[in-house]
Amino acid sequence: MLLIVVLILIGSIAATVTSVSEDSYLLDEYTSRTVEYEQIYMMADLAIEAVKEIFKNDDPKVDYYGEYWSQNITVPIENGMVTVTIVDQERFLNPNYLVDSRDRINSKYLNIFKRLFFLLNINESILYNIIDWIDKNQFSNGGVEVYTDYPAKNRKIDTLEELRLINGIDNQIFNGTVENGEFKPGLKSLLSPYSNGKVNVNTASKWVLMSLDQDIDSALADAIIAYRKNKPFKNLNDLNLVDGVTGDIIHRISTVADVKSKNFIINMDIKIGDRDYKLLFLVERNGKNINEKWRKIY
Ligand SMILES: [Ca+2]
Ligand SMILES: [Ca+2]
Repeated sequence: MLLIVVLILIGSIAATVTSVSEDSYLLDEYTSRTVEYEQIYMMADLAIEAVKEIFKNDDPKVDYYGEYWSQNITVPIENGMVTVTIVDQERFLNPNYLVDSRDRINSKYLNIFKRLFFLLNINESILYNIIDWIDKNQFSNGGVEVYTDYPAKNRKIDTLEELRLINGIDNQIFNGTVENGEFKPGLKSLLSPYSNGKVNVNTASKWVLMSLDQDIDSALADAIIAYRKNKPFKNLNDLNLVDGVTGDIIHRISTVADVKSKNFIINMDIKIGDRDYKLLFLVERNGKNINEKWRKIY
């Protein structure tokens, strides 16, 4: 309930924003926007406090849909609306893990991404372009290392949008597409550079689950998702309870999967009058504590 209280507070700040911008006909657009930004930063501080409270009451050993943090909250405010969404990043695959700390290809992740690209009908050569973009060395591992308009990064990616700079990643691959009447999601809804590399089987999408192991086919991924809807997995061995999941599968995915999440993006959409603001936070959970890694305002 604390979140509601905080959101009402946020609402009262937003109301101030509205009255400031309505009364300040002498201020030009720039000044009123600056005032709004200040107010929005105040909302951001309140929102982070609310998020900390939510996670104080959450069991960090298991995370699944239906827990308080996973529910979108929309609060009407005077002349607008605030919507808060929290997305765990361990539901996604992290492309940075394709390259290990010794700058070599991580074969486990390579196989996971090969399966993902096969499922999405993306040419495997693009996978090697991603590897060469990320790895520190400047010799090709089968992909493109040399770009004409800008240098390859040769470091881990910081934002998903960066993927668009990599050779071969076009709009369709990034945003998704419809093929033969079937929707194929884009990389932007399957990957995250903020995940700790251990996919949460309680929150991962069907595509990500299928990528985890050669023996998780479409039917088995559906069975996993159907099972967790009623009963979240408390540990990886619980996957045994799903018809078709073998001990071998659990053993193979044990180093790349888990039942909990560590990193969360908090998304706040703030609508005031005809203006839209977006606040993004990345937070990392350590036990009962939440550490803010960064925030961005759009
Ligand atoms: Ca939890
Ligand atoms: Ca490289």
